[in-house]
Amino acid sequence: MAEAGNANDDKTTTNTNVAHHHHHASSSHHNSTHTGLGTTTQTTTPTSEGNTTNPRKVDEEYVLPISYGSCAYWLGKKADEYHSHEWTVFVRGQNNRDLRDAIESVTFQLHPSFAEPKRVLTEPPYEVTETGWGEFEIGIEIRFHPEVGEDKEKLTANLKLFPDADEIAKSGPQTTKKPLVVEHREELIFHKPRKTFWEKAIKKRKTIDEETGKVSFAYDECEVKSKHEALWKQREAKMRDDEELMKLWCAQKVTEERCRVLKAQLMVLEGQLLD
Ligand code: SLL
Repeated sequence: MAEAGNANDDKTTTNTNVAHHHHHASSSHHNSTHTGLGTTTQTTTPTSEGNTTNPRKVDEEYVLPISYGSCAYWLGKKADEYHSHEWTVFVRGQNNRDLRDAIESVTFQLHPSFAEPKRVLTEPPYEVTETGWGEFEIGIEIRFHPEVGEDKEKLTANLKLFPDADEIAKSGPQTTKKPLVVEHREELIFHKPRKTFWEKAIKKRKTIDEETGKVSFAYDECEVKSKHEALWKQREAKMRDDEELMKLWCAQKVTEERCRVLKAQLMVLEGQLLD
């Protein structure tokens, strides 16, 4: 039987129920021996395996690819001292995968300078949009449905508002239209998922490639789209309209000016003719 490890070539295997693979260098979870909780060790598993109401599928593994991070826009001439940027912190499924099967809630812990810094989302889009002036670390806690059999997963997103010197060198200075995006991709691996969860949500999605033995999980796309992305698309379109209007307006001014000059010249010529 193929292991889920084949589903992602670079995954590390641990002995825990939920493992995760970071594609980001600053991972602190890598190879750690915790379950979804982050602090519970492997020693808790035998007891939970003995859970007769919701036993585990010992020979199975489920891989849930997620993406999380931040996206920040400079507010340009709308910026003030305390609100130079609008930013969004998000958790979503890779390829817009619907995460509702597994996720009960996502909590974002913001800097205490924000009103009600603990933001809990029980529905997608799992995102918080704010305006502010400073960068800080955002705590992310993903809670799973009880039937999943894992408690929670903790991540952090370093909110980034200002491009580094090398980023500026590469793609130019910050503009109001170009967001600064930091995105981490991670695979949450549920070792020995709970039987009910397996039967209800995962079994039907599992496919094994005959030739390679590669295990993958089909998914539903989440129909709920990011609110902030839609908002910024609107704004970008509006900014483009503004620019177009500005160009038209300028062109009109130039034309008017040109008309005035031509009229004046015409009057001079007419005067000369009369002489
Ligand atoms: C810094 N350690 O000193 C960070 C803290 C906090 C940012 C950044 C609040 C905005 C508002 C805000 O942006 N806080 O007051 O609405 O750079």
